[in-house]
Amino acid sequence: MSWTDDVRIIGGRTATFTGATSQSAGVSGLALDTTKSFSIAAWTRLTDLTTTSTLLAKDAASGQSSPFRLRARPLASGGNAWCLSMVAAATATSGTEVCSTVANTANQWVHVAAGFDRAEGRIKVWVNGLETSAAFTAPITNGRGIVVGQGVDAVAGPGDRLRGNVADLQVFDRLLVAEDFTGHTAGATLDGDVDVPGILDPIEVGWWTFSRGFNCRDETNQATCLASADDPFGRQLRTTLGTEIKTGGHDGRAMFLDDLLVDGEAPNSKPEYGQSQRNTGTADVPAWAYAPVLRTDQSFSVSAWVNPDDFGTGAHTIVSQDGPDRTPFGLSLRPATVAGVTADRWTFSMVPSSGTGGDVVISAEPVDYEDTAVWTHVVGVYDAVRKEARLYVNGVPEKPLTKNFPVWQASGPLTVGGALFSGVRTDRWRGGIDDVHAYQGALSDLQVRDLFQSELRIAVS
Ligand SMILES: [Ca+2]
Ligand SMILES: [Ca+2]
Repeated sequence: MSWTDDVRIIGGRTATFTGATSQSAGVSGLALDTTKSFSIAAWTRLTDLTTTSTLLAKDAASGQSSPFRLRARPLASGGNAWCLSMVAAATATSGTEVCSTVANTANQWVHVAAGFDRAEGRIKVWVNGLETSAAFTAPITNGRGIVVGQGVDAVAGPGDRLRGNVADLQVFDRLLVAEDFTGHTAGATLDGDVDVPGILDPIEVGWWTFSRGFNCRDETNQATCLASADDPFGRQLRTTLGTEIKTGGHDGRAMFLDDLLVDGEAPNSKPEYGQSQRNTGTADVPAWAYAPVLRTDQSFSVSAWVNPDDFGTGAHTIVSQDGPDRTPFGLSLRPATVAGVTADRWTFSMVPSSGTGGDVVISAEPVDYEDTAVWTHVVGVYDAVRKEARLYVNGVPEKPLTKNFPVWQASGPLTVGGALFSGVRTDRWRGGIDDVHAYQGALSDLQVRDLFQSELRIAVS
């Protein structure tokens, strides 16, 4: 087993398994009693669907089988799925198995869980929270620990080694329930109820409130041309000449982009935008370098509050992330036609890495020119599991697009206030941008509504 950077989230390390004989990782001191209810869970990404990959198993002595094995394997009916098998005798080479109805896709992160329900006498497997179960009433156990990356067979010995990545491994001495996956939302009423996060919740990887940032008067003075992030990753947005971060906006301070130098003194011939950087030095001697925020080839979400100043002049992008030639997605305001009516509308676009074309989710309602003092909450979601691109305006979902998007990883910085096409900065934003969030994972309809309502409350309080 080795550790790999930036596979699941940018700035994180993930365990990588190659199928090698020496790779398994034991969890010592965790001699789970598998005759009682238990559950196991992890995020995982398979790199090879042609062989059997064991994610987790209980270890077993020579000549005995693992009491349980959670593994992905090619099915006789075609495809590849996650399966839990449990044996009824230590020397048995096969047992009772339940396989998920969700087909696996190579190189895609999914959440996999499995468990034994003693009360009901069932074994269960969940993929992204979707449950499949089968009857099983004769579990065995042993004094061994949990093993990551391989299972043990009474005859064949240790094998079926994992080819892929593992993150956020969890073991429970109880059965998982639906709310473990989805979490629990207290809602808007103040009745003492609290939000409880779920296992499947997206991870916030970037957040800019613009409470800590400066007007960029001189690009050579890096200490002023920036906005610090409010998330735990310690990144910043490096801003270009003329970009202002000042009072006003959705909740006190925001980023403002136009065609003037700071304080409206003179025309600015350069585009105004901000791009993510990470500190490659130390806290005392920082060395800031442009770096991405999102894995754009996995599920992600981006959100912002915006106040546009520029209408009827083409596309204006709020958030994107640079590839070498172009951005793989854009959350934008642009002219688009719905039911024969062409007008400026909110859009979330998914762009292939080369060639022309792409897919755009478009807001049904045009942007209201009369209400230009009003800030609007816009969210774009790429959901790799449901193969959906989704757009939300003020917490309300637009009709999603469903297809196999040709996603790709953009290795450049997150860009706030523009996009890139054919290597050229394009689709400049003019107006205000505030409270930019980036998440690894797909926000649900409910989570977007909660985000909108919670930030709306901040704005009015
Ligand atoms: Ca703000
Ligand atoms: Ca300006």
